[in-house]
Amino acid sequence: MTVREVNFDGLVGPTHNYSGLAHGNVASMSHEGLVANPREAALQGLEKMKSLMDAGYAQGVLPPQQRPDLGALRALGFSGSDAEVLARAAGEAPQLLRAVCSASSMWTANAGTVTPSVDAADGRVHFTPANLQSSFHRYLEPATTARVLGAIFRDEAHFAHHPVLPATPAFSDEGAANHTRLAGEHGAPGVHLYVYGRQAFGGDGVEPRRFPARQTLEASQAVARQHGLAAAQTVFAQQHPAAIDAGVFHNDVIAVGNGPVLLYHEMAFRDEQGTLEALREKMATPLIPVRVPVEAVSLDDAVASYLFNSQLLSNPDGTMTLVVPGECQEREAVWRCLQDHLLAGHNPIAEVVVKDVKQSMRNGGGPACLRLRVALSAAERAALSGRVLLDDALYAELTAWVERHYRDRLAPADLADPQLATETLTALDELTGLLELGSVYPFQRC
Ligand code: SUG
Repeated sequence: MTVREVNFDGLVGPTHNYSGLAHGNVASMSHEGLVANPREAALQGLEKMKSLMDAGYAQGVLPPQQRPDLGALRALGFSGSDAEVLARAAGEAPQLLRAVCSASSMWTANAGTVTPSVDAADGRVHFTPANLQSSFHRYLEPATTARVLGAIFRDEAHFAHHPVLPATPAFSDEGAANHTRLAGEHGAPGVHLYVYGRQAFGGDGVEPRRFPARQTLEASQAVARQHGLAAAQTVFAQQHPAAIDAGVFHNDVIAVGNGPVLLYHEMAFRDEQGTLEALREKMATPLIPVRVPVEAVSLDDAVASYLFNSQLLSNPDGTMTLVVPGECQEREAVWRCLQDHLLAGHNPIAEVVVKDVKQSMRNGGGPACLRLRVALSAAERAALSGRVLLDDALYAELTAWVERHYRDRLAPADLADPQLATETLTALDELTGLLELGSVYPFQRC
């Protein structure tokens, strides 16, 4: 197994809170105002990483971003000392203060899109940070994301970085959450399934009506073009508008693929058969579709449980493990589907592992949202910069770091506290030392 999938999980930042910022994301909308526990959130994430590492999967970590983003507030006209900027924003525009405090970079499935070297004409791993332009709080991420990815995947002989797409609605890009690579195994050539919610130019106007479609066809096509993928390597499929309107704001809330397996809900794609046929036609190996019908799991149950936001992981014996959020146990139909349909079915899924990531889930981020998959050869893994591959020592240090710096209670009203900003900068400065990343944050660069 020289090519391995490395899951780079986002470390939850110290300002994790419930501000209800994500329109169309049912969990975020319904948990607005709740008191968050950033320490528990970060520890839940670390525990997931550690248990997957202990089970033999390759695990990486990506740092959180600098929040509150005081630079963004200054760009919007707030001036004075840091404390004055925070106080003015809290008084005059609390919604902006909440946005610049979001810890949303934890969901690294939205950090960018990655193409492994085996599929790229130049034999390098390709990265495009997602512009995340569909919401203000996430639009703030790509500049630092690009620096972090650039710092870790620094070696130009192995890694190629592309510019963020134009941050305008026509090129709305949410990264790997809408991208699935299907292949016989991680080291074999793959077919890239890009799922979009709407077409910016032309199209037939069949789009969601209630909630926004976050990914455009044009954005997905541009990423594929940047990465040098040929038509024979790509499939572009429209998400079912009814799914988006039910709260499926990314494809990874309704489908997950790994190797030749595509686990998906009947309502994932506008043209289910056409999507499967296109994949079959282009894949070098037989596609294994695992379809969950509406009768087994309703759209509402899929959204509430995040069944499809599970991590589907390959095991050396050819079986796969599905890492599901704890919420799947709370929905009877979902739990039954896991036992009777998925585990007992004729497919490689042989094990279900339940993980508690409730703090993240309340903002609409399940196990799969928390990780960016990067398939890397042994030489590429050896070429990584920084100390970002998890081992026991790093896990222990990160856990201690969280326990030293994170609060266990954060309400939206606490975001104006200048002390929170100071605590966060101290923590992040220490973290970049721990991860050996150099100066990736704005406060370290001025
Ligand atoms: O973009 N939530 C994120 C959740 C992203 C989940 N990622 C994937 N499905 N891959 C979003 O909607 C909520 C933040 C808040 O409400 O404060 C938020 O941004």
